[in-house]
Amino acid sequence: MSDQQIVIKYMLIGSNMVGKSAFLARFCENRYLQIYEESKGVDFKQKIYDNGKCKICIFDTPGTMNLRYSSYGFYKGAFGFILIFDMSRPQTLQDLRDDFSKIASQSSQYAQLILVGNKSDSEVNQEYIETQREAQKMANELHIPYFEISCLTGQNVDLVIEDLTKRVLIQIGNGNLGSKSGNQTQNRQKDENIRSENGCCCSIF
Ligand SMILES: Nc1nc2c(ncn2[C@@H]2O[C@H](COP(=O)(O)OP(=O)(O)OP(=O)(O)O)[C@@H](O)[C@H]2O)c(=O)[nH]1
Ligand SMILES: [Mg+2]
Repeated sequence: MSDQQIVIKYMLIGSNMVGKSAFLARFCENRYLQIYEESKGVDFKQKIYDNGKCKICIFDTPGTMNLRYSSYGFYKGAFGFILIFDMSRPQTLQDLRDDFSKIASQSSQYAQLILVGNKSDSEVNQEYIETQREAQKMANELHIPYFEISCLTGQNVDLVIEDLTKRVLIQIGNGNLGSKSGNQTQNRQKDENIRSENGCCCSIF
């Protein structure tokens, strides 16, 4: 059975203190990471998923600008990217535009993306509502799903992985991601088809 286990690699991307490490702890260990400790390099945890059919490996990255170089080398091998911002800090949503461009140029064209607003437990004020609206707009522009989560309460955390994994498994099934994936240049026409059928995740702003 373990021979057939599919290993799926995801990366958590976003600014300082948006909750990337908290996501990792919540999804993999079902615990809340209350005390903030700045991530200084790439860390990863894994979880057996879907009754053992998949092993999900999630790479946590530093949000601090001058530490980010440590994560770029992992982009190429990632099957999916979880783009996280803090719903109580609108700038962290805008910061993701740069991350998106970096991902588009460095990752597999078949990698799947998801936009995630964390700390949905925050106070719902005018700024929060405006950030929600902006996030939905950005997700529509990029043709990627948008979820609101709370690592504190656990709300929707599993749904993020469920949605991403569903799309990634389709790409693996098509031979576009994983060990069977072919040369990206040769697959360019396939990519165009994906863009028009499902909406693509990797067009530049
Ligand atoms: N209220 C609230 N706080 C959260 C939530 N998720 C994380 N936090 C808090 O936000 C702070 C930062 O969380 P981290 O997960 O360490 O942030 P990070 O994105 O890994 O930050 P860097 O490692 O610096 O890039 C911590 O104090 C967490 O407890 C949440 O859903 N709600
Ligand atoms: Mg961290």
